[in-house]
Amino acid sequence: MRTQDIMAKLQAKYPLEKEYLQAVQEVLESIEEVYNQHPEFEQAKIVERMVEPDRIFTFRVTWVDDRGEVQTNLGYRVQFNSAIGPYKGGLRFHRAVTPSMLKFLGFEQTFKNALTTLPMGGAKGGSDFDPKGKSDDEIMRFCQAFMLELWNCIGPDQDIPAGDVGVGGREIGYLYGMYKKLARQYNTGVLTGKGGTWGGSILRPEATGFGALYFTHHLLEKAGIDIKGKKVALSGFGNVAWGAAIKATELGAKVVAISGPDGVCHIPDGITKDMIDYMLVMRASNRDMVEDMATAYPDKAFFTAGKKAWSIPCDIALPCAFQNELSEDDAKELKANGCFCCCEVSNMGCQPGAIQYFQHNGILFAPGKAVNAGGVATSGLEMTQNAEHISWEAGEVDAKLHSIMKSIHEQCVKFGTQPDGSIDYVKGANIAGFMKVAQAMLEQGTI
Ligand code: 2IT
Repeated sequence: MRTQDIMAKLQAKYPLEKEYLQAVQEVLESIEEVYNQHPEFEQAKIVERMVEPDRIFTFRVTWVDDRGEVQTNLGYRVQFNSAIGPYKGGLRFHRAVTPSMLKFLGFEQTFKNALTTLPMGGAKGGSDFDPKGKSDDEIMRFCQAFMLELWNCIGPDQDIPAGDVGVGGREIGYLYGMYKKLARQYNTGVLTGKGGTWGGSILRPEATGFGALYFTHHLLEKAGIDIKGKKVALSGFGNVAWGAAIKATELGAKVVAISGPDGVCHIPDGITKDMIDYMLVMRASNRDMVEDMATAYPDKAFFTAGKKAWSIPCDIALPCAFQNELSEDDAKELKANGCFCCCEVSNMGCQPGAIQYFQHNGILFAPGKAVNAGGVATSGLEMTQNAEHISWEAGEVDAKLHSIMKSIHEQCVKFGTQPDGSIDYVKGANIAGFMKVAQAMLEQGTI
């Protein structure tokens, strides 16, 4: 297989699907060499099959806003790959959601889930619904209308959605309420990220951020660096950034920046526990403005409009918001300000030019599918608890999450160590995830 040939075909077929093409290109480039050592993969056309989702559901979601006006959005579920387990992946509610975005996310999810060591296939879904400025009632009505279409396509052994950007515990609650009413079954295992009193795993809200910091810790340790006292810049202030801020602080690092679509808050003395709690208030307000932190803590947080987190000097950069949020110019600014490590917590948070710049300029870099896999891994742990009708204590979940992140780091080292001894975490994560899915597809025949 030649990456160029496959990409040329996909570009001709899906010329407008930029994010999807970007995600596929990155994986194919990483795996090409290993793939070509396996003629059985080539014969079974594994790559050609793997880059296409198994199926995509598209549906209209109609709901009524607070003024009584009828609103129509589009909803999707991309069931990407079920070679190693039932479809699993989040739902994203964001005005910019397109099939291309969900295809890239579902593709990434397939390899990420393979890295977790748990039996989960890849999927993603969502809607172009924009939660910004919506009331709680509007969010509920939208979630109910969305589930009215989706419920038939999902199930605990079939496809298990969860949260993503714009979908947190509140939305999962509304979605589950409607699912239960339609299915007439208390199938808790059909969604993950549920509330703690009705089947949700303890630590699932924190898991993506906690897992990312466990991974970062192992990566730094391998490079002989102590995370204690290091300055961390985070982008975003949602669920993922919140969990990352808690664990980074707990490990002795200092979170000096958080950001939003409106700009960045510089926090020179490091974020405090109160401020971390306030991130949840900001998320629940649906205002989508990080400036609110500076308004609430005027002596501690200083807001600059229109700037990114990467403009604040730091040692470690953790993109926690959205794809392509860190450009090559941002990477250069980070380096000029002394940053030596970037662990991608958002899915495909760094543009290809930024990754290349990091890799060629001695900055440690690890990709989202490895760094952020703790979220979906803990979803997998939630599914296990649901299937057993039990719930584990925090210590048990945390220990399992930590050991999964350690194993993901080890897989990256195993498949990503280069002849000169350096570790290419992008290659490592892609090859490790790919080999597992490819082998399973091969063994299950031509389907
Ligand atoms: O990108 C992700 O891994 C998630 N949004 C979490 C998916 C999940 O099923 O928990």
